[in-house]
Amino acid sequence: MNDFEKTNCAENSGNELVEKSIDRFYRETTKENLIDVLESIRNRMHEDGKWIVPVIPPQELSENIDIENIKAGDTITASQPLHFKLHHLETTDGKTWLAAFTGMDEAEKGESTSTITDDIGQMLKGCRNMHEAGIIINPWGKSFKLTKELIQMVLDADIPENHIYCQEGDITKLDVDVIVNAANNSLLGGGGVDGAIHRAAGPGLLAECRTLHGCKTGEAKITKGYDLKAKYVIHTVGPVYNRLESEKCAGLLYDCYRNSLELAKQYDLHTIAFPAISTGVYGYPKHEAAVIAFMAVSGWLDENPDYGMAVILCCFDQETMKIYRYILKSRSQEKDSFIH
Ligand code: AR6
Repeated sequence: MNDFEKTNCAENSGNELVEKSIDRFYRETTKENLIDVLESIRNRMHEDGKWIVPVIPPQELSENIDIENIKAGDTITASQPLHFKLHHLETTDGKTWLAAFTGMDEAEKGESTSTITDDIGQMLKGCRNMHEAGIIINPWGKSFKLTKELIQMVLDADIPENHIYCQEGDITKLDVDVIVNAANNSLLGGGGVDGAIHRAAGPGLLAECRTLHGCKTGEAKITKGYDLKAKYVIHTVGPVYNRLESEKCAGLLYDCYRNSLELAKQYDLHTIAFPAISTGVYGYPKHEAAVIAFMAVSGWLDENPDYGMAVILCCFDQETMKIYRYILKSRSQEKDSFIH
């Protein structure tokens, strides 16, 4: 905690929606109103919102700072990390709590105390390991007891989730972070989905592709999306299907999906759409290719459970769509958490 505030200036703290939702819950204790409070806290956490926290200032601070000359409204930034003791409150049931205020007006309803502003997310995470029962928000006004269980719910709701969807249509129209192109080794355009992507992205895409000097089968390279809705295009080269080398082909197709997902992760991209790589001009049997696509994608998602990747398997024709649907359905029966 670095920012020490002896201040009255936080009139507009940004916590108004938290205050409003607490007010509603205070008047009517319903499940919906409780969810609204938790939602509003979670939203503030996302905005890097702060709460005002009553503290006992550390000894070093009073030694180094001329407290007498600080006026209300002054903000003091400490030159090195300071450790504050947080004020505790005890409720009649014997439980102890941390206190937090949504604004200075709330803090001033009680005894005068030194306060710091603390990041809501940090405070919630920190509180999980303390022996207090939780945090009482605005203890002198319309208060709200944010118990540890509720804190956990706020934090859990925040864990990003992985999903696989299948969707019929033209991949060039999708509003995602990245679309995958089923390209050839030259990366200089072609027919099928490759041609469609280059037409929709405009000449900038080809110009950038020229700088990449091709791509090996099974590997992946990334460019910007130019005129596409997607911010990026990942170009991967699937195998030309050869029945006599089906295992080798399967391995290369698998690599296309995995390498594309890895590359998307390196760029911190969280929504990706794949066409059915190799199943057009390159002649891969659609069902076999779909099983490999699904194994590669679901395997990668299982290895990256907290990454939060939405994978769209984009099907240009009904036959592919039916196959994907079938595979996803049988998988979701095995594993309840799968959504499609
Ligand atoms: N959106 C989604 N999927 C599409 C689209 C589209 N706009 N257009 C076609 N598909 P293919 P490959 C589907 O032939 O087999 C190129 O010339 C299509 O129905 O595009 O990997 C490259 O330059 C099929 O299911 O790619 C290479 O030379 C899938 O996309 C070669 O083709 C893949 O078909 C690559 O062959």
